Amino acid sequence: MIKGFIFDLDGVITDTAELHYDAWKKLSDEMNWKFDRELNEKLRGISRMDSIKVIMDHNGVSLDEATVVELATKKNDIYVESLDDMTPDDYLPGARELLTHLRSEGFSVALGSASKNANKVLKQLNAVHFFDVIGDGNSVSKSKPAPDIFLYASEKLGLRPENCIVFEDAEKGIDAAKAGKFHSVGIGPEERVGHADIRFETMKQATLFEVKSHFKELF
Ligand code: G16
Ligand code: MG
Repeated sequence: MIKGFIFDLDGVITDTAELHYDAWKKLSDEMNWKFDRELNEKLRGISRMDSIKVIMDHNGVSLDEATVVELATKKNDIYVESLDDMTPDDYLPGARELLTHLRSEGFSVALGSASKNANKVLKQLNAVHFFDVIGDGNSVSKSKPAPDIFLYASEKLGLRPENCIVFEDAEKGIDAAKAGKFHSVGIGPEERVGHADIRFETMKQATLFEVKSHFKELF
């Protein structure tokens, strides 16, 4: 029986990828590092510190840990400032409708995001009230593809993984859901989330009706 839903934030509820891109690009330009959209794609769903390491590896750069933390903080300051412009108009199409529907049908709902800024993003969207539990980058230490953030969310909801569906847009996010034995819905292209139990190209197609008809025996 499905009793709960766990949502990734970036790429599922709202698209902050562009804001992350701008902030990493600004830092990279200052550092004379190469950074483009293809590399930005590799950062989808992974933590801030893992992200800067991917960028440094790509540029063949190695720095001491304190400097890496300082640079990641610099990027974060740029990113957080850009969140001030986010409004309730910035849900991905279909996301608010699905959250509203799930609440009205009495499902438990949690957030399972890698971001340490998830609370700020939810506040800007006016989305805090949709969630019984908020699991974010501060809740666990091992990030996706480890299942920890989703296990944290389901445990706080008082549910077992087999009673929850995880929504994710990142390859490593689906890996994490599967590692935790959750049911999974992938949002995005086949090459990224084709390994999810079911996949929709966008959140707009991911209505409760569609989800129920795919997981028929579980409702
Ligand atoms: C999001 C983004 C990632 C980002 C991560 C950490 O994860 O997809 O690109 O690196 O958060 O963000 P922050 O620097 O704000 O802590 P998710 O899990 O919400 O997709
Ligand atoms: Mg995501």
